[in-house]
Amino acid sequence: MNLNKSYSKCLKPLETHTIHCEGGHTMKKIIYFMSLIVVLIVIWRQIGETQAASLPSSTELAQDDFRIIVQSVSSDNSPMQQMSFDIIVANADGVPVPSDKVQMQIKMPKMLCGIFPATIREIRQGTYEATVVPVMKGRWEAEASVRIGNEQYTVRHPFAVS
Ligand SMILES: [Cu+2]
Repeated sequence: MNLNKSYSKCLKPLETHTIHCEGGHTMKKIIYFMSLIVVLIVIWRQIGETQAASLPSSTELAQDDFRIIVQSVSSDNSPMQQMSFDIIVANADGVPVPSDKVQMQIKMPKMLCGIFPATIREIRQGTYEATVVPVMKGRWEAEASVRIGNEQYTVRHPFAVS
């Protein structure tokens, strides 16, 4: 019955017909398009969360006779909260090795929100605590560089802020 009503509307003079039917059609297109975007955002966020959950809590580099480990130690990984990481420098036998210089910076790969240097503090021989504040949610990468003698070692440790 309703169908008949709108159908008869469409049989009105040409102008009315065009406005009524085309307008309805465009609206449908917009609603369809918007729900498509919502669905895509939901899927994209779930993929992001799955990837974040599968990120390792520590990353290790074994090079020359050294092992350098960067590990996430914070339980709170919300944006604008201080996060800390341990940078552990040892030899192949696990004996701590003091580094001549330890630095760390964080950034979001493929984003332009910036590169943020961490504050480094030696908490015991061969173990350095890096603290930094990630500014937004998402996937980040910490890049730690450790100098031992004349050699420079770089470890890239991915982590998530959610
Ligand atoms: Cu960003």
